[in-house]
Amino acid sequence: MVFKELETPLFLSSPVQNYTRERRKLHKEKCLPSETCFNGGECVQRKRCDCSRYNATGSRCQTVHNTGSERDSICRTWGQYHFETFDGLYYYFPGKSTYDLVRQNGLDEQSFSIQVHNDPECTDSVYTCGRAVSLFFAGDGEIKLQGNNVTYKGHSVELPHIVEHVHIQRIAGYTIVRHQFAFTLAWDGISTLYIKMTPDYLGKTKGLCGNNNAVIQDDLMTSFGKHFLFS
Ligand SMILES: [Ca+2]
Repeated sequence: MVFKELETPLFLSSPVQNYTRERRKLHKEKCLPSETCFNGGECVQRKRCDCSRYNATGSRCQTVHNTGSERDSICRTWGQYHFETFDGLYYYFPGKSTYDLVRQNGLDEQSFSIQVHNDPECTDSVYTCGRAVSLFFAGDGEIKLQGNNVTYKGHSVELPHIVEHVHIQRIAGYTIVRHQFAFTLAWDGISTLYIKMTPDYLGKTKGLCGNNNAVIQDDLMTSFGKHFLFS
């Protein structure tokens, strides 16, 4: 992916503190309430954020590289709009529709996709708005997770439940979906979802969880080869 290059922050470690404070105040007055900066970013000018506090990137500091070794190549999403890819790119995407989190590159008899349904009417807390997850497998019906309910082809199922290569169970308040060959998914029934792929799927996915190729810089590349930066 390509991040917009921010100009050198004006106010970092400046030896002229009074001048710095005045400039900061002047620029703050130009910022609109809607021009929120994320991840500790500070609006210093209309449509421009200083992202240096947490080394964030993007015009609104909406992306952060998480390179912590403990993250274990897990894609996670929470609170409707927060995402972190398999390769460790955190970003904020305020989408109010249905999105592919993971879709397998190419089609074969094992093809699958994992989708998240955000609440199109969400104006309240992102942790109380509705959210659901759908899983689709080639030649089979939809498995849907909503709250603590699980449906298969539109009918509720009791857990644990097995559908072909998929085993669904409840553990410690999470709905766990294990695909024999592809992934393990954990859903908290509210807004948080974790997905870990098997090693066979290294570099073989697309969607909001990224391409899972251990390269953080290309995770927001679209199907058309364009780099996408949320604004
Ligand atoms: Ca990548």
